[in-house]
Amino acid sequence: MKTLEHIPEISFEGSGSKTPLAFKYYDPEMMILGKTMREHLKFAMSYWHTINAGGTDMFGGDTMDKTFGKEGIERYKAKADFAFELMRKLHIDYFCFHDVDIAPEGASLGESIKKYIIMVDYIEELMKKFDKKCLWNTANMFGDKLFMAGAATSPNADIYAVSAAKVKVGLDVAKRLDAGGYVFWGGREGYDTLINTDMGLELDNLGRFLHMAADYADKIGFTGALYIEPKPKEPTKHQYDYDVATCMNFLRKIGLENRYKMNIEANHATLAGHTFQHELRTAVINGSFGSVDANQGDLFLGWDTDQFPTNVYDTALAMYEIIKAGGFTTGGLNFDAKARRQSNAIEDIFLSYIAGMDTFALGLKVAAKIIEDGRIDSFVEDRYAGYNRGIGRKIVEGKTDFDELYNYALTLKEIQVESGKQEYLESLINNIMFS
Ligand code: XUL
Ligand code: CO
Repeated sequence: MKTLEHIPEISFEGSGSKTPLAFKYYDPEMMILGKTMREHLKFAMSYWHTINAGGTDMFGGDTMDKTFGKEGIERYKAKADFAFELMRKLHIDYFCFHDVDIAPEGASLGESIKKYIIMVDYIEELMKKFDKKCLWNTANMFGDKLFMAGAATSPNADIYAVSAAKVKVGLDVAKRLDAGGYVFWGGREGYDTLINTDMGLELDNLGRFLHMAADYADKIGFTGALYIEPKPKEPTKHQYDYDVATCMNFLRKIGLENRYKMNIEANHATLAGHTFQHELRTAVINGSFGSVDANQGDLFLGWDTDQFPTNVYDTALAMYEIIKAGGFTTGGLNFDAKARRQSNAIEDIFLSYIAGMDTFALGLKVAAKIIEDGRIDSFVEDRYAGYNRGIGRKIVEGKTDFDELYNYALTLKEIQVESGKQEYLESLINNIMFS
């Protein structure tokens, strides 16, 4: 993989277009519910999958060459040039990266940081030149053997210190690049067996780590969001940040529920046995909705396949949640997704982003139509209308108790048990989607 000169700038051609390298639904300037598609969707390129992943799997090596025929820092500069040109051609405004994605590692932590900063300098220039923004950055604390038993939950205090150093540098970089946020995905923060694990100490240490990170962010004046990215398993058998509810419980225990928000990944939701919509709703009702890692899994496979989203039903319900939550502020839609091992041409990177962007554009349009149509929202409103009056109102306002409810219940003669109308509502969504 060397150049993308043969790839044209991708433009919107409309749903009738048969041009593979064109958007059919993503029209950046189209207005939907008072905002442009570009403002609603805030697409981001994931550096690790797009610029580094070579299609390797457990049974075979790379099927794509992303070395650019260069070594060392020159290779990473070529990768960065490629990344920004790709974002320009795809009209993607944001990108996300781990420290090790953008720079080669050195022989020591100090050397790695030096190389990292050289590349941050380089990328900062490209951001200005191409007018691109960093949605979030993070530190990879799962790839190196050092982190095999975790980072902030490592049984080894020296490794805990190395992890803190990496996050400190990451937050400095977030501040410098004016990133929208900084992500904590607990790569190996979990366990494979409890027989060798002091779970209580590991979690307390993780709590201390998240406190120190927040304190450091405040100290340097980083105003972006701090996000936790839930995931139930893989690489460890049990990850501590299992799902949104687990993360919120932990954050409340350590008193940081107002400081950290959620970066919700679709494939992680399904691995946890939840729908993507469930995880979004759980974050919204807990005041912790932040950002999204947009992808999809394969429900027949038990691992994180990180596929580009192509399921419109899922993106429609996701955008419905996001719009109703007031839309993104610091966050956006990061394609934590990669082209399949067999999709190994440069063109496939573009085709997969086009598929993902068009799928979210369609999802946005359907979600806006569901909201404008109003029948779903008013059905839900009516279903709970009993809480706006009489005893229901007293329950909601906290103005009743078990004695009163007992006496009230005994006066009831005929209780109306209303239908939930699931099938009607599902076909209504189909009707809205396809009309
Ligand atoms: C891993 C994953 C990560 C995070 C960033 O499953 O989703 O790529 O998004 O570390
Ligand atoms: Co992710």
